[in-house]
Amino acid sequence: PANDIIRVVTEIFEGIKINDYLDNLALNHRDIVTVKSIGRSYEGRNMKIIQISSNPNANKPVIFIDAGIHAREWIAPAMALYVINQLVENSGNAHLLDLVDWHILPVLNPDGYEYSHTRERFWRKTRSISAGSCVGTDANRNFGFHWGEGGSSSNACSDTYKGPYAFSEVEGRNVKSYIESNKQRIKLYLTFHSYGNYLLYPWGYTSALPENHVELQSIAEDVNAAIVQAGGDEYTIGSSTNVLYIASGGSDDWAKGAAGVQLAYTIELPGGGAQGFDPPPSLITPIVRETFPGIVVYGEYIGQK
Ligand code: ING
Ligand code: ZN
Repeated sequence: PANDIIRVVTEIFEGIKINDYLDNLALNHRDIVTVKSIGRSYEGRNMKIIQISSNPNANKPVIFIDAGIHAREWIAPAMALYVINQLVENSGNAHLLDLVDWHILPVLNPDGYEYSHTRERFWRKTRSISAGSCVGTDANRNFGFHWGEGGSSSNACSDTYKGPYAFSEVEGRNVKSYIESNKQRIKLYLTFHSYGNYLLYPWGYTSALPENHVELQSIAEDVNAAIVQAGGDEYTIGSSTNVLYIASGGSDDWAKGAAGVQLAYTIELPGGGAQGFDPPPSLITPIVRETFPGIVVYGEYIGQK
């Protein structure tokens, strides 16, 4: 319902307690919602994941979605919360739960997210303290597949600092453990970022294409078509290295290359505001509304596969 949409996305911008929203959904929709913690962040915040499922069974495919790996990309957690809101609270989407279970982690980097709300709006990294004077690691250069290769920095003060070693960041380790323990069922990995309207698939560490690139490209074209149909702007589609830039240690490369999730995408949501990372509240609702039909396409594809 329209009021829910506006409530969810605007409350985020007023510093909604996102974990409270998830817990309330679990209380009010016991039949389809389970909320779990996948561990704690560096500063001790609980990393809650929501599992949305009607008729759970051990063989159902799972779509895993995370958002907020980069602190300043606020539209990403907003999008994840909107997907959660639509799957749980809009009965018109019930068919999306019949054949697929959805596991959604709306804030992968809660320490950075909080810091970007209270201290430094355009903070990107985690808040871990390593040797030297600079704080934080780029959690999307810290995953352990071709870690430390092209497009990641050894300088702890850089925004793309790869960290002292692969999976030095506890937030990434928590995601790794969760995906590894569910990897037989996870058929699609999506990670929300901003900005720029890109549907990116692996690899980020090399310009070589994965063996299933034709399938990855064609699904993304259908996703883009659904978003454009809903009034959204066109997305650029391709492998990260080829259409954006080389970057090693990304979560999608790890999900595909190490965990074996064959379908993995980084979704760069639309930009807005002065810096691109800061669309005003008036833009959030249209962005999440226009993008959701693309997520529906993913759900239907995995359900029918
Ligand atoms: N962009 C992503 C980044 O981490 C990316 C793009 C993702 C590149 C995955 C390679 C692999 O730089 C943003 N906006 O963070
Ligand atoms: Zn990002």
